[in-house]
Amino acid sequence: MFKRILIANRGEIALRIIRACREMGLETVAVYSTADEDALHVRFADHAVRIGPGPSTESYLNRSALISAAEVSGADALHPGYGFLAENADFVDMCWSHGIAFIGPSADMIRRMGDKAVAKQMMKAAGVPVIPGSDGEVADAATARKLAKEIGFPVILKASAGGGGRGMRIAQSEADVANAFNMASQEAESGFGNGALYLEKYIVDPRHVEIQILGDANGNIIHLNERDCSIQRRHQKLIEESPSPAVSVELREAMGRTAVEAARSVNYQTAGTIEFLLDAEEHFYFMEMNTRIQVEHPITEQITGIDLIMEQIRTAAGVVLKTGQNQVVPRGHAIECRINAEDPQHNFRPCPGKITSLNLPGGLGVRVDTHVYAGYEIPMFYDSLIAKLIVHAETREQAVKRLQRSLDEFIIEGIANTIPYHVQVVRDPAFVNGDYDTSFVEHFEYKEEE
Ligand code: MV4
Repeated sequence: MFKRILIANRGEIALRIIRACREMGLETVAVYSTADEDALHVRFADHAVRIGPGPSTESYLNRSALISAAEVSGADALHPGYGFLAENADFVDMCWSHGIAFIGPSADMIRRMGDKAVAKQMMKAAGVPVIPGSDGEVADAATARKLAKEIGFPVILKASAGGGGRGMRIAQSEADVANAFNMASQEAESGFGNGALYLEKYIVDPRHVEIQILGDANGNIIHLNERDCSIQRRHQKLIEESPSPAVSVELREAMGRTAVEAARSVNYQTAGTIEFLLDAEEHFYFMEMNTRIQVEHPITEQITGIDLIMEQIRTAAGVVLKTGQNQVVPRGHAIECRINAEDPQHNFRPCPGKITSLNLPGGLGVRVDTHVYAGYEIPMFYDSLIAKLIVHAETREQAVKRLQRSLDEFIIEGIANTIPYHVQVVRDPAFVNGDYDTSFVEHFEYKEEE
Protein backbone atom coordinates (compact mmCIF):
# COMPACT_ATOMS: atom_id res chain seq x y z
CA MET A 1 0.00 0.00 0.00
CA PHE A 2 1.03 3.62 -0.51
CA LYS A 3 2.24 5.68 2.44
CA ARG A 4 1.63 9.26 1.40
CA ILE A 5 -0.79 10.48 -1.24
CA LEU A 6 -0.66 13.88 -2.91
CA ILE A 7 -4.08 15.22 -3.85
CA ALA A 8 -3.76 17.19 -7.09
CA ASN A 9 -7.07 18.96 -6.71
CA ARG A 10 -9.10 21.36 -4.54
CA GLY A 11 -12.64 21.88 -3.26
CA GLU A 12 -15.01 19.15 -2.17
CA ILE A 13 -13.25 16.36 -4.05
CA ALA A 14 -9.91 17.12 -2.38
CA LEU A 15 -11.65 16.89 1.02
CA ARG A 16 -13.42 13.70 -0.07
CA ILE A 17 -10.07 12.07 -0.96
CA ILE A 18 -8.46 13.24 2.31
CA ARG A 19 -11.32 11.61 4.25
CA ALA A 20 -10.77 8.28 2.51
CA CYS A 21 -7.01 8.44 3.10
CA ARG A 22 -7.39 9.20 6.81
CA GLU A 23 -9.69 6.22 7.31
CA MET A 24 -7.18 4.05 5.45
CA GLY A 25 -4.28 5.29 7.61
CA LEU A 26 -2.58 7.00 4.65
CA GLU A 27 -0.83 10.35 4.97
CA THR A 28 -2.04 13.19 2.76
CA VAL A 29 -0.38 16.08 0.98
CA ALA A 30 -2.61 18.95 -0.15
CA VAL A 31 -1.56 21.36 -2.85
CA TYR A 32 -3.06 24.83 -3.05
CA SER A 33 -3.02 28.09 -4.93
CA THR A 34 -2.70 31.49 -3.29
CA ALA A 35 -6.49 31.85 -3.69
CA ASP A 36 -7.02 28.67 -1.62
CA GLU A 37 -4.90 29.54 1.43
CA ASP A 38 -7.97 29.35 3.71
CA ALA A 39 -9.40 26.20 2.14
CA LEU A 40 -10.34 23.17 4.23
CA HIS A 41 -8.34 20.72 2.11
CA VAL A 42 -5.24 22.65 3.19
CA ARG A 43 -6.27 22.52 6.85
CA PHE A 44 -7.20 18.84 6.97
CA ALA A 45 -4.28 17.36 5.03
CA ASP A 46 -1.17 16.24 6.94
CA HIS A 47 1.04 18.43 4.74
CA ALA A 48 0.33 21.27 2.33
CA VAL A 49 2.40 22.71 -0.50
CA ARG A 50 1.66 25.98 -2.26
CA ILE A 51 1.97 25.44 -6.01
CA GLY A 52 1.24 28.85 -7.53
CA PRO A 53 -1.10 31.83 -7.93
CA GLY A 54 -4.89 31.70 -8.37
CA PRO A 55 -5.29 30.94 -12.08
CA SER A 56 -5.46 27.15 -12.55
CA THR A 57 -3.04 27.19 -15.49
CA GLU A 58 -0.40 28.37 -13.00
CA SER A 59 -1.43 26.13 -10.09
CA TYR A 60 -3.72 23.07 -10.34
CA LEU A 61 -2.79 22.59 -14.02
CA ASN A 62 0.91 23.32 -13.45
CA ARG A 63 2.36 19.87 -14.02
CA SER A 64 5.96 20.53 -13.03
CA ALA A 65 4.83 22.32 -9.82
CA LEU A 66 2.76 19.26 -8.91
CA ILE A 67 5.60 16.82 -9.59
CA SER A 68 7.95 19.00 -7.51
CA ALA A 69 5.39 19.14 -4.68
CA ALA A 70 5.17 15.34 -4.71
CA GLU A 71 8.95 15.03 -4.68
CA VAL A 72 9.64 17.53 -1.87
CA SER A 73 6.84 16.10 0.29
CA GLY A 74 7.86 12.48 -0.27
CA ALA A 75 4.49 11.41 -1.74
CA ASP A 76 4.57 7.97 -3.38
CA ALA A 77 1.22 8.33 -5.15
CA LEU A 78 -1.00 11.06 -6.60
CA HIS A 79 -4.79 11.22 -6.76
CA PRO A 80 -6.02 13.61 -9.48
CA GLY A 81 -9.72 13.88 -8.45
CA TYR A 82 -11.84 15.02 -11.42
CA GLY A 83 -11.23 17.86 -13.89
CA PHE A 84 -7.81 19.56 -13.98
CA LEU A 85 -5.24 16.83 -14.90
CA ALA A 86 -7.41 13.76 -14.21
CA GLU A 87 -7.51 12.78 -17.90
CA ASN A 88 -4.19 14.18 -19.07
CA ALA A 89 -2.15 11.27 -20.45
CA ASP A 90 1.14 13.21 -20.62
CA PHE A 91 0.83 14.09 -16.93
CA VAL A 92 0.29 10.40 -16.09
CA ASP A 93 3.53 9.62 -17.97
CA MET A 94 5.30 12.37 -15.99
CA CYS A 95 4.12 10.94 -12.66
CA TRP A 96 5.32 7.41 -13.41
CA SER A 97 8.66 8.60 -14.81
CA HIS A 98 9.25 10.44 -11.52
CA GLY A 99 8.41 7.34 -9.49
CA ILE A 100 4.98 8.61 -8.41
CA ALA A 101 2.06 6.18 -8.80
CA PHE A 102 -0.90 7.78 -10.61
CA ILE A 103 -4.16 6.65 -8.98
CA GLY A 104 -6.19 6.03 -12.13
CA PRO A 105 -5.82 4.39 -15.52
CA SER A 106 -2.63 4.10 -17.60
CA ALA A 107 -1.65 6.94 -19.91
CA ASP A 108 -2.45 4.73 -22.92
CA MET A 109 -5.94 3.98 -21.62
CA ILE A 110 -6.59 7.72 -21.22
CA ARG A 111 -5.31 8.36 -24.76
CA ARG A 112 -7.48 5.63 -26.31
CA MET A 113 -10.68 6.54 -24.44
CA GLY A 114 -9.99 10.27 -24.83
CA ASP A 115 -10.22 9.92 -28.59
CA LYS A 116 -13.99 9.44 -28.83
CA ALA A 117 -13.89 8.07 -32.40
CA VAL A 118 -11.23 5.49 -31.43
CA ALA A 119 -13.10 4.54 -28.23
CA LYS A 120 -16.29 4.01 -30.22
CA GLN A 121 -14.51 1.84 -32.81
CA MET A 122 -12.95 -0.29 -30.05
CA MET A 123 -16.31 -0.76 -28.35
CA LYS A 124 -18.02 -1.64 -31.62
CA ALA A 125 -15.31 -4.23 -32.33
CA ALA A 126 -15.93 -5.69 -28.85
CA GLY A 127 -19.63 -6.16 -29.65
CA VAL A 128 -20.91 -3.24 -27.57
CA PRO A 129 -23.94 -1.50 -29.17
CA VAL A 130 -22.96 1.85 -30.67
CA ILE A 131 -25.02 4.53 -32.42
CA PRO A 132 -25.15 3.94 -36.21
CA GLY A 133 -22.73 6.25 -38.02
CA SER A 134 -19.28 6.59 -39.52
CA ASP A 135 -16.67 3.92 -38.92
CA GLY A 136 -14.15 6.18 -37.21
CA GLU A 137 -13.57 9.69 -38.53
CA VAL A 138 -15.26 11.34 -41.53
CA ALA A 139 -12.75 12.94 -43.91
CA ASP A 140 -14.81 15.87 -45.26
CA ALA A 141 -18.24 17.46 -45.61
CA ALA A 142 -19.02 15.63 -48.86
CA THR A 143 -18.36 12.23 -47.26
CA ALA A 144 -20.46 13.28 -44.27
CA ARG A 145 -23.37 14.26 -46.55
CA LYS A 146 -23.24 10.96 -48.42
CA LEU A 147 -23.19 8.94 -45.19
CA ALA A 148 -25.96 11.05 -43.61
CA LYS A 149 -28.26 10.32 -46.57
CA GLU A 150 -27.63 6.60 -46.07
CA ILE A 151 -28.38 6.51 -42.33
CA GLY A 152 -31.14 9.17 -42.36
CA PHE A 153 -31.61 12.55 -40.70
CA PRO A 154 -31.13 14.06 -38.20
CA VAL A 155 -27.41 13.33 -37.75
CA ILE A 156 -24.83 14.73 -35.35
CA LEU A 157 -21.19 15.57 -36.02
CA LYS A 158 -18.93 15.21 -33.00
CA ALA A 159 -15.29 16.10 -32.35
CA SER A 160 -13.05 13.04 -31.92
CA ALA A 161 -11.08 14.97 -29.32
CA GLY A 162 -14.24 16.35 -27.67
CA GLY A 163 -16.60 14.83 -25.17
CA GLY A 164 -19.07 16.25 -22.72
CA GLY A 165 -20.87 18.16 -25.46
CA ARG A 166 -18.13 20.39 -26.86
CA GLY A 167 -17.54 20.51 -30.61
CA MET A 168 -20.91 19.02 -31.65
CA ARG A 169 -23.35 20.10 -34.39
CA ILE A 170 -26.68 18.63 -35.46
CA ALA A 171 -27.76 18.51 -39.12
CA GLN A 172 -31.52 18.23 -39.67
CA SER A 173 -31.33 17.77 -43.43
CA GLU A 174 -28.91 17.42 -46.32
CA ALA A 175 -28.70 21.21 -46.68
CA ASP A 176 -27.30 21.55 -43.11
CA VAL A 177 -24.46 19.04 -43.37
CA ALA A 178 -21.69 21.17 -44.90
CA ASN A 179 -22.28 24.01 -42.44
CA ALA A 180 -22.53 21.67 -39.43
CA PHE A 181 -19.33 19.94 -40.52
CA ASN A 182 -17.40 23.21 -40.91
CA MET A 183 -18.67 24.72 -37.66
CA ALA A 184 -17.96 21.58 -35.59
CA SER A 185 -14.55 21.12 -37.19
CA GLN A 186 -13.53 24.75 -36.56
CA GLU A 187 -14.74 24.58 -32.96
CA ALA A 188 -12.82 21.33 -32.43
CA GLU A 189 -9.68 22.75 -34.06
CA SER A 190 -9.69 25.89 -31.89
CA GLY A 191 -10.85 24.08 -28.74
CA PHE A 192 -8.73 20.91 -28.87
CA GLY A 193 -6.17 21.55 -31.63
CA ASN A 194 -7.72 18.67 -33.56
CA GLY A 195 -10.53 19.27 -36.05
CA ALA A 196 -11.30 15.56 -36.67
CA LEU A 197 -15.01 14.60 -36.54
CA TYR A 198 -17.18 11.49 -36.55
CA LEU A 199 -20.81 11.24 -37.53
CA GLU A 200 -23.80 9.55 -35.88
CA LYS A 201 -27.53 9.23 -36.22
CA TYR A 202 -29.02 11.83 -33.85
CA ILE A 203 -31.14 10.22 -31.11
CA VAL A 204 -33.93 12.65 -30.21
CA ASP A 205 -34.46 13.34 -26.48
CA PRO A 206 -32.60 10.36 -25.03
CA ARG A 207 -31.81 9.73 -21.38
CA HIS A 208 -28.20 9.83 -20.21
CA VAL A 209 -27.63 6.63 -18.23
CA GLU A 210 -24.13 5.67 -17.14
CA ILE A 211 -22.75 2.56 -15.44
CA GLN A 212 -20.09 2.69 -12.72
CA ILE A 213 -17.29 0.17 -13.29
CA LEU A 214 -14.57 -1.06 -10.96
CA GLY A 215 -11.63 -3.12 -12.21
CA ASP A 216 -8.44 -4.43 -10.63
CA ALA A 217 -4.96 -5.44 -11.77
CA ASN A 218 -5.99 -9.13 -11.83
CA GLY A 219 -8.63 -8.59 -14.50
CA ASN A 220 -11.64 -8.67 -12.18
CA ILE A 221 -14.32 -6.23 -13.29
CA ILE A 222 -17.64 -5.47 -11.62
CA HIS A 223 -20.32 -2.87 -12.22
CA LEU A 224 -22.09 -0.88 -9.51
CA ASN A 225 -25.34 -0.19 -11.35
CA GLU A 226 -26.45 2.91 -13.19
CA ARG A 227 -26.84 6.62 -12.62
CA ASP A 228 -29.42 8.64 -14.52
CA CYS A 229 -27.87 12.01 -15.37
CA SER A 230 -30.50 13.30 -17.78
CA ILE A 231 -31.13 16.53 -15.86
CA GLN A 232 -28.44 18.68 -17.44
CA ARG A 233 -28.10 22.28 -18.56
CA ARG A 234 -25.66 23.00 -21.38
CA HIS A 235 -23.99 19.64 -20.70
CA GLN A 236 -23.55 20.45 -17.01
CA LYS A 237 -25.31 17.90 -14.83
CA LEU A 238 -27.64 19.39 -12.22
CA ILE A 239 -29.29 16.33 -10.67
CA GLU A 240 -28.31 12.65 -10.81
CA GLU A 241 -30.06 9.62 -9.36
CA SER A 242 -29.61 5.89 -8.90
CA PRO A 243 -31.37 3.68 -9.80
CA SER A 244 -32.72 5.28 -12.99
CA PRO A 245 -36.52 5.55 -13.01
CA ALA A 246 -36.36 4.42 -16.66
CA VAL A 247 -34.38 1.20 -16.16
CA SER A 248 -36.14 -2.11 -15.51
CA VAL A 249 -34.49 -5.07 -13.77
CA GLU A 250 -33.89 -6.74 -17.17
CA LEU A 251 -32.49 -3.57 -18.78
CA ARG A 252 -30.17 -3.01 -15.77
CA GLU A 253 -28.82 -6.53 -16.11
CA ALA A 254 -28.23 -6.01 -19.86
CA MET A 255 -26.59 -2.59 -19.46
CA GLY A 256 -24.45 -3.77 -16.54
CA ARG A 257 -23.26 -6.85 -18.41
CA THR A 258 -22.51 -4.76 -21.52
CA ALA A 259 -20.56 -2.19 -19.48
CA VAL A 260 -18.46 -4.95 -17.89
CA GLU A 261 -17.78 -6.42 -21.36
CA ALA A 262 -16.82 -2.96 -22.62
CA ALA A 263 -14.37 -2.47 -19.72
CA ARG A 264 -13.01 -6.00 -20.09
CA SER A 265 -12.37 -5.51 -23.82
CA VAL A 266 -9.88 -2.72 -22.98
CA ASN A 267 -8.47 -4.44 -19.85
CA TYR A 268 -9.71 -1.65 -17.58
CA GLN A 269 -8.12 -1.77 -14.10
CA THR A 270 -9.59 1.02 -11.97
CA ALA A 271 -12.78 3.02 -11.38
CA GLY A 272 -14.48 4.27 -14.54
CA THR A 273 -17.82 5.01 -16.12
CA ILE A 274 -19.45 3.81 -19.31
CA GLU A 275 -21.90 6.43 -20.62
CA PHE A 276 -24.89 5.27 -22.62
CA LEU A 277 -27.70 7.04 -24.40
CA LEU A 278 -31.03 5.32 -23.73
CA ASP A 279 -33.86 5.93 -26.21
CA ALA A 280 -37.61 5.76 -25.61
CA GLU A 281 -37.71 2.16 -26.95
CA GLU A 282 -35.18 1.03 -24.33
CA HIS A 283 -32.33 0.72 -26.83
CA PHE A 284 -29.03 1.71 -25.29
CA TYR A 285 -25.86 2.78 -27.07
CA PHE A 286 -22.28 3.32 -25.90
CA MET A 287 -21.40 7.01 -26.02
CA GLU A 288 -18.17 7.63 -24.09
CA MET A 289 -16.00 6.12 -21.40
CA ASN A 290 -14.90 8.36 -18.52
CA THR A 291 -11.58 7.28 -17.05
CA ARG A 292 -11.90 9.24 -13.79
CA ILE A 293 -13.89 9.39 -10.57
CA GLN A 294 -16.97 11.46 -11.33
CA VAL A 295 -18.67 14.29 -9.46
CA GLU A 296 -21.80 12.13 -9.04
CA HIS A 297 -20.00 9.09 -7.55
CA PRO A 298 -21.65 9.52 -4.09
CA ILE A 299 -25.09 8.29 -5.20
CA THR A 300 -23.50 4.98 -6.20
CA GLU A 301 -21.69 4.85 -2.86
CA GLN A 302 -24.95 5.42 -0.99
CA ILE A 303 -26.84 2.60 -2.71
CA THR A 304 -23.97 0.08 -2.74
CA GLY A 305 -22.13 0.93 0.49
CA ILE A 306 -18.86 0.79 -1.47
CA ASP A 307 -16.37 3.63 -0.98
CA LEU A 308 -15.25 4.35 -4.53
CA ILE A 309 -12.26 6.49 -3.57
CA MET A 310 -10.92 3.78 -1.26
CA GLU A 311 -11.40 1.23 -4.06
CA GLN A 312 -9.54 3.47 -6.50
CA ILE A 313 -6.62 3.73 -4.08
CA ARG A 314 -6.61 -0.01 -3.28
CA THR A 315 -6.79 -1.14 -6.90
CA ALA A 316 -4.01 1.32 -7.87
CA ALA A 317 -1.85 -0.29 -5.16
CA GLY A 318 -2.50 -3.71 -6.68
CA VAL A 319 -5.00 -4.89 -4.07
CA VAL A 320 -7.48 -7.33 -5.60
CA LEU A 321 -11.22 -6.51 -5.52
CA LYS A 322 -12.81 -8.39 -2.67
CA THR A 323 -16.36 -7.72 -3.84
CA GLY A 324 -17.71 -10.04 -6.54
CA GLN A 325 -20.63 -9.03 -8.77
CA ASN A 326 -22.97 -11.17 -6.64
CA GLN A 327 -21.97 -9.24 -3.53
CA VAL A 328 -23.05 -5.94 -5.06
CA VAL A 329 -26.50 -5.60 -3.51
CA PRO A 330 -27.88 -2.14 -4.27
CA ARG A 331 -30.22 -0.82 -1.63
CA GLY A 332 -32.76 1.98 -1.81
CA HIS A 333 -32.66 5.11 -3.91
CA ALA A 334 -30.18 8.01 -3.94
CA ILE A 335 -30.45 11.46 -5.55
CA GLU A 336 -27.82 14.20 -5.80
CA CYS A 337 -28.34 17.92 -6.41
CA ARG A 338 -25.33 19.98 -7.42
CA ILE A 339 -25.47 23.35 -5.65
CA ASN A 340 -23.54 25.91 -7.69
CA ALA A 341 -22.53 29.51 -7.06
CA GLU A 342 -24.56 30.58 -10.10
CA ASP A 343 -27.59 32.85 -10.38
CA PRO A 344 -30.59 31.00 -11.85
CA GLN A 345 -32.36 34.37 -12.29
CA HIS A 346 -29.59 35.57 -14.59
CA ASN A 347 -28.85 32.69 -16.95
CA PHE A 348 -26.78 30.85 -14.33
CA ARG A 349 -24.00 33.43 -14.34
CA PRO A 350 -21.17 32.55 -11.92
CA CYS A 351 -21.37 34.35 -8.56
CA PRO A 352 -18.10 34.10 -6.64
CA GLY A 353 -17.92 35.91 -3.29
CA LYS A 354 -18.25 35.50 0.45
CA ILE A 355 -20.69 33.09 2.10
CA THR A 356 -21.97 35.18 5.00
CA SER A 357 -24.21 32.54 6.55
CA LEU A 358 -24.59 28.79 6.05
CA ASN A 359 -26.93 26.07 7.28
CA LEU A 360 -26.41 22.52 6.04
CA PRO A 361 -29.31 20.03 6.08
CA GLY A 362 -28.95 16.82 8.06
CA GLY A 363 -30.77 13.82 9.48
CA LEU A 364 -31.05 10.20 8.39
CA GLY A 365 -30.07 9.58 4.78
CA VAL A 366 -28.67 13.07 4.15
CA ARG A 367 -25.06 13.59 3.01
CA VAL A 368 -23.50 16.92 2.05
CA ASP A 369 -20.13 16.85 0.28
CA THR A 370 -18.78 20.38 0.47
CA HIS A 371 -15.68 22.40 1.21
CA VAL A 372 -17.46 25.62 2.17
CA TYR A 373 -18.11 27.13 5.61
CA ALA A 374 -19.66 30.35 6.94
CA GLY A 375 -17.23 33.14 6.13
CA TYR A 376 -15.64 31.25 3.22
CA GLU A 377 -14.98 33.23 0.07
CA ILE A 378 -15.54 31.38 -3.22
CA PRO A 379 -12.62 32.33 -5.48
CA MET A 380 -13.34 33.47 -9.03
CA PHE A 381 -10.79 31.17 -10.64
CA TYR A 382 -12.43 27.75 -10.45
CA ASP A 383 -15.68 25.92 -11.15
CA SER A 384 -18.80 27.02 -9.33
CA LEU A 385 -19.65 23.84 -7.39
CA ILE A 386 -20.39 24.78 -3.75
CA ALA A 387 -21.87 21.56 -2.44
CA LYS A 388 -23.42 18.26 -3.40
CA LEU A 389 -26.57 17.35 -1.51
CA ILE A 390 -27.07 13.59 -1.58
CA VAL A 391 -30.14 11.93 -0.11
CA HIS A 392 -30.74 8.21 0.33
CA ALA A 393 -33.98 6.42 1.27
CA GLU A 394 -35.64 3.03 0.78
CA THR A 395 -37.82 4.14 -2.15
CA ARG A 396 -37.70 6.86 -4.80
CA GLU A 397 -40.83 8.46 -3.36
CA GLN A 398 -39.19 8.75 0.08
CA ALA A 399 -35.94 9.98 -1.45
CA VAL A 400 -37.78 12.76 -3.32
CA LYS A 401 -39.51 13.86 -0.08
CA ARG A 402 -36.17 13.78 1.74
CA LEU A 403 -34.63 15.86 -1.04
CA GLN A 404 -37.45 18.41 -0.87
CA ARG A 405 -37.13 18.88 2.90
CA SER A 406 -33.30 18.92 2.80
CA LEU A 407 -33.29 21.65 0.16
CA ASP A 408 -35.71 23.63 2.36
CA GLU A 409 -33.22 23.37 5.27
CA PHE A 410 -30.23 24.34 3.11
CA ILE A 411 -29.37 28.03 3.57
CA ILE A 412 -26.54 29.80 1.81
CA GLU A 413 -26.42 33.58 2.21
CA GLY A 414 -24.11 36.15 0.66
CA ILE A 415 -24.01 34.81 -2.90
CA ALA A 416 -26.60 33.77 -5.45
CA ASN A 417 -26.80 29.99 -5.81
CA THR A 418 -28.88 27.25 -7.41
CA ILE A 419 -30.80 26.09 -4.31
CA PRO A 420 -33.98 28.04 -5.30
CA TYR A 421 -33.83 26.41 -8.75
CA HIS A 422 -33.53 22.91 -7.25
CA VAL A 423 -36.39 23.68 -4.81
CA GLN A 424 -38.68 24.15 -7.81
CA VAL A 425 -37.32 21.30 -9.96
CA VAL A 426 -37.80 18.67 -7.24
CA ARG A 427 -41.52 19.62 -7.03
CA ASP A 428 -42.08 19.52 -10.80
CA PRO A 429 -44.48 16.65 -11.64
CA ALA A 430 -42.19 15.28 -14.38
CA PHE A 431 -39.32 15.06 -11.90
CA VAL A 432 -41.48 13.69 -9.08
CA ASN A 433 -42.76 10.98 -11.45
CA GLY A 434 -39.28 10.22 -12.84
CA ASP A 435 -40.69 11.05 -16.24
CA TYR A 436 -37.91 13.14 -17.79
CA ASP A 437 -35.15 13.02 -20.42
CA THR A 438 -32.22 15.21 -21.50
CA SER A 439 -34.65 17.90 -22.72
CA PHE A 440 -36.12 18.44 -19.21
CA VAL A 441 -34.15 21.61 -18.34
CA GLU A 442 -34.93 23.27 -21.72
CA HIS A 443 -38.66 22.92 -21.05
CA PHE A 444 -38.58 23.63 -17.32
CA GLU A 445 -39.88 27.09 -16.39
CA TYR A 446 -38.11 28.59 -13.41
CA LYS A 447 -40.31 31.12 -11.61
CA GLU A 448 -38.25 34.11 -10.55
CA GLU A 449 -38.60 35.02 -6.89
CA GLU A 450 -39.54 38.52 -5.85
C1 MV4 B 1 -25.84 12.56 -28.80
C2 MV4 B 1 -27.19 12.88 -28.64
C3 MV4 B 1 -28.08 12.31 -29.53
N1 MV4 B 1 -27.64 11.48 -30.49
N2 MV4 B 1 -25.45 11.72 -29.77
C4 MV4 B 1 -24.15 15.47 -25.43
C5 MV4 B 1 -22.88 15.34 -24.68
C6 MV4 B 1 -22.03 14.37 -25.40
N3 MV4 B 1 -21.46 13.44 -24.47
C7 MV4 B 1 -22.94 13.71 -26.36
N4 MV4 B 1 -24.21 14.35 -26.26
C8 MV4 B 1 -25.25 13.91 -27.02
N5 MV4 B 1 -24.91 13.03 -27.98
C9 MV4 B 1 -26.35 11.21 -30.60
N6 MV4 B 1 -25.95 10.40 -31.57
C10 MV4 B 1 -27.57 13.75 -27.63
C11 MV4 B 1 -26.59 14.28 -26.81
C12 MV4 B 1 -27.06 15.21 -25.83
C13 MV4 B 1 -27.02 14.91 -24.47
C14 MV4 B 1 -26.47 13.73 -24.01
C15 MV4 B 1 -26.44 13.44 -22.68
C16 MV4 B 1 -26.97 14.35 -21.78
C17 MV4 B 1 -27.49 15.53 -22.21
C18 MV4 B 1 -27.53 15.83 -23.55
C19 MV4 B 1 -28.08 17.04 -23.97
C20 MV4 B 1 -28.10 17.31 -25.30
C21 MV4 B 1 -27.59 16.43 -26.23
